[in-house]
Amino acid sequence: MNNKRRAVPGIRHYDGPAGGWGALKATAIAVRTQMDTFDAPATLLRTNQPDGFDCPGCAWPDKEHKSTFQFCENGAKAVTWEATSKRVTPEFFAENTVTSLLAKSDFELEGYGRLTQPMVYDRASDTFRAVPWQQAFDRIGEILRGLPPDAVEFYTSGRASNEAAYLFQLYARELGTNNFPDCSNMCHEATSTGLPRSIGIGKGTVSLDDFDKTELVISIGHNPGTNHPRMMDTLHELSRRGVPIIVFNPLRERALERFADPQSVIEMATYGSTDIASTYFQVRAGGDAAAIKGIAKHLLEQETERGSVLDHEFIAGHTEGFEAFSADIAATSWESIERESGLSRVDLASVATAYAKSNATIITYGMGITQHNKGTANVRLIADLLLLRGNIGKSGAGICPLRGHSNVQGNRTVGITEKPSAAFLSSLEKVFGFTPPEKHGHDAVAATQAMIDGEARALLCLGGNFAVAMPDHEQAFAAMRKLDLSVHVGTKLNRTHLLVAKETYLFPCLGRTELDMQQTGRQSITVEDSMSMVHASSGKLKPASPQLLSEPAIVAGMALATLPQTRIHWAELVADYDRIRDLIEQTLPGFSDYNQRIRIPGGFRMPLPPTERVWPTASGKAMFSLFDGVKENAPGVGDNTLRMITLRSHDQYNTTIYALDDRYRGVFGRRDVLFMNEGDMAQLGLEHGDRVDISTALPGCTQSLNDLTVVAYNISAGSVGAYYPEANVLVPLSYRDEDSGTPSYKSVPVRITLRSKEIRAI
Ligand SMILES: Nc1nc2c(c(=O)[nH]1)N[C@H]1C(S)=C(S)[C@@H](COP(=O)(O)OP(=O)(O)OC[C@H]3O[C@@H](n4cnc5c(=O)[nH]c(N)nc54)[C@H](O)[C@@H]3O)O[C@H]1N2
Ligand SMILES: Nc1nc2c(c(=O)[nH]1)N[C@H]1C(S)=C(S)[C@@H](COP(=O)(O)OP(=O)(O)OC[C@H]3O[C@@H](n4cnc5c(=O)[nH]c(N)nc54)[C@H](O)[C@@H]3O)O[C@H]1N2
Ligand SMILES: [Mo]
Repeated sequence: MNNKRRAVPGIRHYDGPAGGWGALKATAIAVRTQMDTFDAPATLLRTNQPDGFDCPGCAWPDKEHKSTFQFCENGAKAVTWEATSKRVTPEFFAENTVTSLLAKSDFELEGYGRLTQPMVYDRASDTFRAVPWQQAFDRIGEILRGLPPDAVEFYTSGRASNEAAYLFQLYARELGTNNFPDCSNMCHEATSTGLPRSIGIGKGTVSLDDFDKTELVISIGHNPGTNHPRMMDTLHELSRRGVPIIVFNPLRERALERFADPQSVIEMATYGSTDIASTYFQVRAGGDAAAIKGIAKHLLEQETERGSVLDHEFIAGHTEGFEAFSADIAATSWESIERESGLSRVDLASVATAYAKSNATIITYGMGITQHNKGTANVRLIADLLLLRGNIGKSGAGICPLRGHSNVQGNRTVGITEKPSAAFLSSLEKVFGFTPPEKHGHDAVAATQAMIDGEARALLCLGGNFAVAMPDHEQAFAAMRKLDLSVHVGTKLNRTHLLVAKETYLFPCLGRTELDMQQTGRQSITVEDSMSMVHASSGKLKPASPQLLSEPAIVAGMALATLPQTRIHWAELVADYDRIRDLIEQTLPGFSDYNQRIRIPGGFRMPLPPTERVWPTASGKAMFSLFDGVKENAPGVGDNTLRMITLRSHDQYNTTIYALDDRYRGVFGRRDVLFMNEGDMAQLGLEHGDRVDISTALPGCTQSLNDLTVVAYNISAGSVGAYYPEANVLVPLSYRDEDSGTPSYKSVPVRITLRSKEIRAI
């Protein structure tokens, strides 16, 4: 970065590697500000241990889940944030009206600490007041019985355990609806939609062992230093072994450039670090499809010239659609590929050459691929590239979507879906004796639209911060307030809880770190990680309050009060979670001997037929896809528009803001910034530190976000970056991937206007 640039408060260039001593220091601060320092070390040491709890941070797996403690800064933040000694009590609520709390930042709201008692909103005093659990359940049951089932939305955030999520879907389906908006709809839905079409299953195919054997990793659109920090160990090791790691990302993310492993005595002692990416390509936001088509084009050209580039035996024996795919690639011009990707033909050819040389390649990807209006098509192009050289169902190779929440994949597996399969519905009917609804329900966008239109009357949230995570706050917030009923099961207060409906309940639940005692004793829950490993997790900490209930107990309490004729023995299921797992085993494939197998350290892997080169697609083959053109749909954006990427900071877990720094990007104590490319700034007459307003440059859109400070940044031309969730106001609800419904959070056309040349003081 340019040293002569004027000083801007809170913006300092960060030169160090990711990880290292900075990570240890940040962990110490997290412990000091949240926890009783005496308890913290023991708690952190139990994370991801065989008899401990699964880290609520991310879904990256652990080697056999029985390794020694793996240090992870952001895992430590997630744990200390939940195990905090701060409490939100009924007295706190009595002293703070909902209107006054709404004026607080998201950071402040969650920062007040753990919820301690069930609460109900009291309109007369504009406060929440304590309510006994049973009274709350009864009232909720009464309201829900008076509504058509399809007027109720059941939202799940991906932290819920398999057991809680399974009971939640059972409750909804016995009531009579498939309305399951969930966080996955905003996240990897493009994977869940695209991969089944390509390889027959909506999950990744690699395991950690494959990383031990791989010869090349291509990392597209994810930021592991912040979001999957335990993956950095794997990348660090690969880099040290000399395995090339090719990165596609519009931003220079420090952890993908250089990383100091806090477990490495030598790197820590010498302030050393390891280069991670062997090559870093700053693709334009939304330019990945063009880039991948370019790589494929060079491969196909090489095949014509010298042969032996493609795996013909694999293509012939295992795939369909190759001819049409290669014809489309041949018809795609280099000129359009270069223009849309922002990368040169020479660069893309070099990736193709590395790919052609590797006998086993893994492609990892995240939100930079899925959160686009052609997200599903993007995912399928990645699969196409792998299919060309037989890189699925081969040791050391495969596709690796980096999942979000620690159990988002498990939630899906156990039935949280608005489009249930006929087989699942018929086994529910057989086992429980009620007829579940067949009609497809709402995903997150459809649920929000139904709330806006007044068709949805009630929203039950199993965790999360639904309205804040969704696009278009203006509409989503207003829609929350129009409901007859909202119920939130959560650990901490957030803005969605405060967007009160006619009646609103706040239910505090046990977190993953806490001891879950039921009638038959201490309970474990289970989760499925990004690599389809299912394992048990059991908390040990004393619950934040004696009034907390577990998620399964809260769901069962509501179900019993709602469904007087219920066929399900809810109380027995809550008494012993083994019984819930028995039902999961009876109604879903892949869970045989569930209770036995989770008692083995490390758990078990869900079936992944593509790893055996069995393709559960309609044709029985892996399917090549056709990506229409080289770019996303960007209707009528006009001149001078840029593509906005919404980003997570390093001190953030989705809508949870741990602190106001984003150390690796050089931002401290603030979040009101816009990362810009210097060429774009010059073109618009902007300087580092200028204050600007941003508006959505799509037809019919009037949203704007005012007063951000421009930060000159190493980001690809044509792309700008702003923080999520603040920038969600700029994302229209309708601007999404038509195939999967995933909002296009990473490519919003925006226009930027100068507000003032003065430098903002903080
Ligand atoms: N500490 C922490 N851990 C988390 C989370 C968290 O918020 N904090 N969130 C969890 C969840 S729910 C999820 S889904 C995952 C998210 O993990 P990621 O998938 O890493 O998600 P993002 O932080 O949104 O980052 C996306 C990356 O993609 C890049 N990018 C943006 N647009 C494009 C594009 O068009 N092309 C390419 N190639 N790259 C692009 C951005 O520069 C950024 O580096 O992490 C999980 N883990
Ligand atoms: N602009 C933009 N928007 C995005 C994204 C983006 O990249 N850009 N990313 C999207 C993605 S990938 C996702 S996954 C969604 C996230 O959307 P959500 O999953 O809805 O949001 P979170 O911020 O993870 O939810 C935080 C809340 O979860 C509750 N919580 C924490 N732990 C527990 C627990 O153990 N049990 C229960 N019941 N509650 C708990 C707390 O009350 C906390 O306030 O946001 C999406 N929105
Ligand atoms: Mo996510």
